[in-house]
Amino acid sequence: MKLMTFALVLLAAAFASSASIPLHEPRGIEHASPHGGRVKAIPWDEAVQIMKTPPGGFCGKVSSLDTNATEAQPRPKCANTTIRPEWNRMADADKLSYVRAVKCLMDTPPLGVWGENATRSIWDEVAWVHDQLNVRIHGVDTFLPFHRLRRADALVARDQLHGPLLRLWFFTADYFGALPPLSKTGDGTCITDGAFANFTVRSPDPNHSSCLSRGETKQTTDEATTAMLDLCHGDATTEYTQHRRCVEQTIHAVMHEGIGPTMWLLATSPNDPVFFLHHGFVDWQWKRWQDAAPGRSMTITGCAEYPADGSPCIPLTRDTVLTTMGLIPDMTVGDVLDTENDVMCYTYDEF
Ligand SMILES: *[C@@H]1O[C@H](CO)[C@@H](O)[C@H](O)[C@H]1NC(C)=O
Ligand SMILES: *[C@@H]1O[C@H](CO)[C@@H](O)[C@H](O)[C@H]1NC(C)=O
Ligand SMILES: *[C@@H]1O[C@H](CO)[C@@H](O)[C@H](O)[C@H]1NC(C)=O
Ligand SMILES: *[C@@H]1O[C@H](CO)[C@@H](O)[C@H](O)[C@H]1NC(C)=O
Ligand SMILES: *[C@@H]1O[C@H](CO)[C@@H](O)[C@H](O)[C@H]1NC(C)=O
Ligand SMILES: [Cu+2]
Repeated sequence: MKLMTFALVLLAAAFASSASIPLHEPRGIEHASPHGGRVKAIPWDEAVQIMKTPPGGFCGKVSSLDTNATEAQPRPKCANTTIRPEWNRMADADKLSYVRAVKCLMDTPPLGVWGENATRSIWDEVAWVHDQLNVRIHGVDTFLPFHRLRRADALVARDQLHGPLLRLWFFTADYFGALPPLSKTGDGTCITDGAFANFTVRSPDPNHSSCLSRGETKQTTDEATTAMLDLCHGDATTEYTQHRRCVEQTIHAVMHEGIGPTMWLLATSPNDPVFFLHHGFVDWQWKRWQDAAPGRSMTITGCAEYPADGSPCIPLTRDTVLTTMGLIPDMTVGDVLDTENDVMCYTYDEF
């Protein structure tokens, strides 16, 4: 009860202060000051509350949700849909080619989107773009469509590889290196084994330019449970916004937060190769939710942006543009909504 009251107070506070704070959600993740954002999960009771809150309850002053979305024409289906596998079921040879493709991105000269000489590689740029987009892609309903783009996957796919997913509670040190516990002083450990041993992070904030580091907080990673997945999956009446908030702020956040410094900072998280496997898992959850009821792969609702002046949010629609600042061509939400359309062409393996 206490926790619940706390959550409601936060909700009220968030709406009351929305005139001064462009960011909007009561307990966001990955926001705060530029480059300082750290991923924070919400407690179970708050997630339950999210799943109970009626549609529209979060966006408060949204004027025109669900704008003609249902009238939009779906894209044609893909003729040759690929299956994205679960990491632990992949053959060693396939795991190895995925790792090689990631290392290749780490060695591929930058496209220049982060300015001249700022980076060594496309890999650095992927992390930089994710950080630059900050509140446009976190704590808003754009979160799931944007991360579905999963830029590194799109780039990896140039090598004909398709992004796998990994439930990080099955973290595996083969290839990815160790997952040591967080030190008593709250520090991570530089990863010196696995395929990415001694990889250094290059961040716009020099304070975050350091080794690829991890440090598990078991108490946090243990919060990710099947019950949590089921809660966010919801029942037939669940709205997209509820699903998105629940997934983003529970399972998604728990693993970022629980795995340690590189993963818990907004500025650096995509530097850890497990980021993309984790987001594969997040995307799988959305896909599963979409498949649970007709129309969910065609329509979208919610908020793309909360203006700083507190005016109604800008709705997320099929036409909302998803940009990667030039890494890959811009796409729209409508392009990525259905993973089995002619643009995305993938589905997930059963597991
Ligand atoms: C929705 O469709 C109606 C009828 O076609 C049109 O008048 C209206 O402008 C559309 N609204 C939006 C937001 O596109
Ligand atoms: C389907 O895609 C796979 C993998 O890209 C390719 O090997 C295969 O030839 C394709 N099949 C058809 C019928 O296009
Ligand atoms: C980038 O590096 C090159 C070669 O060292 C140098 O000539 C150029 O001035 C640098 N550009 C910037 C913007 O620092
Ligand atoms: C990584 O750094 C550690 C400590 O400096 C060193 O012992 C190890 O050989 C390095 N590993 C690789 C693959 O460079
Ligand atoms: C880096 O850390 C120092 C010391 O904590 C701080 O004064 C400085 O503002 C930080 N730099 C950035 C860009 O946040
Ligand atoms: Cu993100």
